[in-house]
Amino acid sequence: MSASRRVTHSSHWGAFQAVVDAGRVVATQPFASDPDPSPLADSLPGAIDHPTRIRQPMVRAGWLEGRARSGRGAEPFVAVSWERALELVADELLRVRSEHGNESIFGGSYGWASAGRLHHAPTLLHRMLNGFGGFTFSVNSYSNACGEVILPHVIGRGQRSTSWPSIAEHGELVVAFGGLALKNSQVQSGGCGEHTVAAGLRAARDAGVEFVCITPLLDDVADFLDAQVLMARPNTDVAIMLGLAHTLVAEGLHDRAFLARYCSGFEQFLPYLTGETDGQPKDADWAAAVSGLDAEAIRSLARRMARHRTLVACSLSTQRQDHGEQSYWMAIVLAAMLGQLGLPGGGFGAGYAAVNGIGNPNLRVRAPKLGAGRNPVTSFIPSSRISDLLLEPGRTIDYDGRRLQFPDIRLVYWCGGNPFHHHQDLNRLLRAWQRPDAIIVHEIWWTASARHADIVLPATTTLERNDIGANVEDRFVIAMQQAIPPVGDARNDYDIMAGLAERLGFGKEFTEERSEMDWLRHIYAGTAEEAARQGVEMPDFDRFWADGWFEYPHERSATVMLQPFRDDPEANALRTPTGRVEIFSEAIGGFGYDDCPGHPVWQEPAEWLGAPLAEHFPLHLTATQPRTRLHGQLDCGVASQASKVAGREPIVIHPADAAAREIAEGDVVRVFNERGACLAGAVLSDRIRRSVVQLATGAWYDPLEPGRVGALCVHGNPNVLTRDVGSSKLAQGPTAHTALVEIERFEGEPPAVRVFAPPPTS
Ligand SMILES: Nc1nc2c(c(=O)[nH]1)N[C@H]1C(S)=C(S)[C@@H](COP(=O)(O)OP(=O)(O)OC[C@H]3O[C@@H](n4cnc5c(=O)[nH]c(N)nc54)[C@H](O)[C@@H]3O)O[C@H]1N2
Ligand SMILES: Nc1nc2c(c(=O)[nH]1)N[C@H]1C(S)=C(S)[C@@H](COP(=O)(O)OP(=O)(O)OC[C@H]3O[C@@H](n4cnc5c(=O)[nH]c(N)nc54)[C@H](O)[C@@H]3O)O[C@H]1N2
Ligand SMILES: [Mo]
Repeated sequence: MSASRRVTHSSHWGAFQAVVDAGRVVATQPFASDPDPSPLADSLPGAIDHPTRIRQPMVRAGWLEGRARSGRGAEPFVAVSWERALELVADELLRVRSEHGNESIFGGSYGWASAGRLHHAPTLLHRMLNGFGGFTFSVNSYSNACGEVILPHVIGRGQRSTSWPSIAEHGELVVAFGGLALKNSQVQSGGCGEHTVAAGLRAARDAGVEFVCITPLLDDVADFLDAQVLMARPNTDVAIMLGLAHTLVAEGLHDRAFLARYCSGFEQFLPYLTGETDGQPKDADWAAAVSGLDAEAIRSLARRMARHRTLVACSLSTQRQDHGEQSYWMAIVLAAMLGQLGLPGGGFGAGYAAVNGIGNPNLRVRAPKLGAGRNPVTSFIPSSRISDLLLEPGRTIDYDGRRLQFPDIRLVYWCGGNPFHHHQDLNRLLRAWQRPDAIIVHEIWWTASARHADIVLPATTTLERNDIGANVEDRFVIAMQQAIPPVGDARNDYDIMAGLAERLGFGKEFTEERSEMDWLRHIYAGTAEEAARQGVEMPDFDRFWADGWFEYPHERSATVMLQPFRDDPEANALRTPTGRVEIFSEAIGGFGYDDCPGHPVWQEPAEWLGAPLAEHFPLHLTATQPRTRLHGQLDCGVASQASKVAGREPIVIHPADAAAREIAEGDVVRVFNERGACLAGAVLSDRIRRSVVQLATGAWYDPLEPGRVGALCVHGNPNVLTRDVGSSKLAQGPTAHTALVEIERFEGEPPAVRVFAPPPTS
């Protein structure tokens, strides 16, 4: 009998201990300091040696034979040696660079990869491609693209959210657009040592803070909050906020002094609000008709907000939609009209509960990543414009006051992300994917992106290497200790990139002649320096590594967003053109965008329950983040697998909507619109608004006829249904939460889910 051993490790869903027995990870145990560990860690042991692990370098048969572009996703793979695989990649990089230039290499490689600072896959790719002369890159996230672009215009860059203790101590009312879904706060990019959101919310509630949540899903609201839930039509938050704002003005409840002193442009916004400019007062009756809420509920909420210390919170989902720029902008205007920006426990906040970090009362110590180097190529896309880029070389698009021209991409290199998970309208992506000469992917598992690549290089999981886990929002630095040797022939991305750099003639520049442990010491030293600047002494590296973690103290006093500005708006002017909160933005107004004018507005989303299209597709699809996994990661793990219904991804349907379609609990249903169709397993629940269905993201895309555009996904990936159009000319953000669908019972024997077995090889 072998003795089991434990190592400390971390992941995007938290730190944990891995129990290792005879070279296998047999279990995980919660990190001792975590008050609320995530069950997602339980999925790791089974996933590590799951049959879908990629164990050898693989090349698609048609590409290996004659570099054929056709056949992606459909043809078998051929196993090759590492030597051969690296030679193929290096040769193709050299060919594309000499024939088309560095600009024709797309290395944006958006994705969450794993938590460690050293083995951060996209950064490693960027470092390698920069050494090679650069690449076309991508900016902004799928998470918060509209927020990342609009907030700097309105309140300036880098505003930190008000922390939980401030909300508990001073807050009285939290109005949360998009709810406060604890399912989402399991996750923190870069990992975390303690999950604090449930405790933060509980403390606020215990202190008497009241909650109002606007969301189509009751499960977005913890029972202990005793919240009032307003189940509005999806994508109508801005109309509701306008209705609230109008009520404030109509009843003389808005704070004129605050607006005059701290904001610019209220006078341009007001005539729009009252309807003077377009004949439509944005009053509570109008907002009620748009949102499906009761007008009196909107009016009384506005009065309540004016009476109390109120935080206007937006989930990230409120901006991952058509005209997504407007929700944060209008929420800030509303908080400004209440006169509460910069007050403890009040004002505006984005992303509470969307990830674990927001609101944490922590000292902020930044852990350096491995540097990516400098990219001499200047062409880029907003990350979610990937299909546009591949389909339309030469096209120009607007983006935040600039004109971007798409280069002609010949080689796509993805490392640490899964576009066939994260992108919208997968059938369109599949068409776009046929255009490049070569697609190279590093993956751990046979995800859809790996299955649609030409060259697939097998990467290790985080448990097969040493790393450091840290996030500026978290109080812990975690020693991520290697638990097991690499599975099969898998290699660390670092070693793969170093091997390529070596072949391409800049090996030493890439590695700086450091080993893995040298790099970790280097990263740790940078972290310790930063901590020292903030008055915290960290032990030496060996001590840290032996202990397994280091814990920072709590922040010294609660953070309040915009408080310094409120205290002294001249000395602490905002980093906006006027130095104030921009209710009207001359800059944005000056861009002349029809879909994003100079102040917040309600514009009808392309698809919503009030659209004519709802006659044909009468259900609003909310493709939320999954409770049982991280995006597509761990879909093969126990937590995700246990949630499947009839082997498919569960879709939540209101019993009345189900009855109208003769759908019963557990039925396999077909979900469809003009873009595509998938199967899913019916879950009937009255905890969802009528005419809304929830199908979480992340079920591995499993087309009935692999490689065929329009094939039915038999497993339930909602991105065959979502729309691939940017939010507006301003942010060009993804609009995944804007989609209408119809569902029907699937008759006959449903086709088997095959995606949890490896693809064919020859
Ligand atoms: N419909 C819809 N779509 C959405 C969203 C939505 O709300 N609705 N949300 C969007 C959002 S907010 C996001 S952030 C994206 C997320 O999209 P992604 O970040 O692309 O999703 P992940 O599944 O986390 O993909 C990471 C991939 O990296 C791989 N990986 C992990 N560690 C390593 C490593 O060390 N090396 C290598 N080479 N690979 C590794 C994993 O196996 C996984 O396949 O999805 C977006 N898509
Ligand atoms: N377990 C788990 N947690 C995660 C992730 C994961 O994959 N798994 N992903 C992480 C990532 S990358 C991100 S960016 C965050 C995302 O955080 P969010 O964007 O906040 O997450 P979502 O689940 O997309 O949406 C939250 C809720 O908003 C509601 N909603 C949808 N559309 C609308 C709308 O138009 N109006 C209103 N008022 N409500 C709406 C839905 O009911 C949904 O449950 O989550 C993070 N947390
Ligand atoms: Mo995200």
